[in-house]
Amino acid sequence: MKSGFVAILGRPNVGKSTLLNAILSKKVSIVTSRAQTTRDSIMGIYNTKGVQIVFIDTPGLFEGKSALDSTIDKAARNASRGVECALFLIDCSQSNMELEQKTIESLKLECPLIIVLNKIDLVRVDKAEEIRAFFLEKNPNAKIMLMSALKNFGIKEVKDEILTHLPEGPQYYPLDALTDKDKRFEAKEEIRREILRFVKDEVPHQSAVTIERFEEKKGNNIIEASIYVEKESQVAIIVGKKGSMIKKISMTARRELERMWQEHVTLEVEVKVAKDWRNRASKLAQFGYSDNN
Ligand SMILES: Nc1nc2c(ncn2[C@@H]2O[C@H](COP(=O)(O)OP(=O)(O)OP(=O)(O)O)[C@@H](O)[C@H]2O)c(=O)[nH]1
Ligand SMILES: [Mg+2]
Repeated sequence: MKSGFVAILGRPNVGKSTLLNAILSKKVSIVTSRAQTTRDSIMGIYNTKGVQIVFIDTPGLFEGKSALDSTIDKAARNASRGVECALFLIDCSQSNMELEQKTIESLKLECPLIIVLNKIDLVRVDKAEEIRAFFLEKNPNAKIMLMSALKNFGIKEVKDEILTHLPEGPQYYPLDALTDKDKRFEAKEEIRREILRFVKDEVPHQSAVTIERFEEKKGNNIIEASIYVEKESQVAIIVGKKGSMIKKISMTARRELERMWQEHVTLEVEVKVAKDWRNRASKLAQFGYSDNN
């Protein structure tokens, strides 16, 4: 069979996780309209006749100030090592082409590169062609492709291009495996997604979620989770007036988990403070964002 690993790289909010979910026809990685949604490298396993592609969705590459930011950025860069080929996604509707090009160069990729101009549903054809010409000139060895992960345009062509780079190889994962992550991870990510959707400003980026208890009992999933914020003042924001915000977050997350798993979920969420956690190694490790992640 043909098989191998493919990294999905790019700056924040360009549509990496949307692409992974579209390829798998399943929500494996959370998507929101906000930058820095993904914080972990997430594997998504695509199987088709005689082919297994293990995609690695990565956090958006960016130069943040906190220890969390650099840990996450390092993890994303690490995902580009040892893969058969790398996709570098660009949001054509936003792109600062020089910055994108600098980011590509900073990766020092040793594998074939496919530059994917995503969100082409948002730009005019001549603009897309101008962007294509820019990247073609700077990256003569790369393949440049146009896509809309959201509108399912150009995804098949990207998959076909990946196939040309896959060697003969083993089946790395069972055919029914979809991701390397478990339900505990899905629960944590779902709660993070609701925080990103409902809570304004920077608070979501300064929050972490941990699953304190996860028990499966007769078709019911009993979950106790904590949301950690950096400051006392942020607790009130997450809790909301008379607890309205935390209720909305936990109710929406519970419903979505029930939809995904087709099982009952009981979810309890508490809000706690971990002062300056994004700069403390012990807290990063506790919340699952350590360097060897
Ligand atoms: N119009 C349009 N929107 C898109 C497309 N692909 C993704 N989006 C939207 O872009 C936003 C970000 O998508 P994500 O998939 O979370 O982006 P990401 O690159 O994984 O972001 P990070 O995890 O923050 O690095 C979401 O609102 C998506 O719906 C596209 O092809 N067209
Ligand atoms: Mg993402």
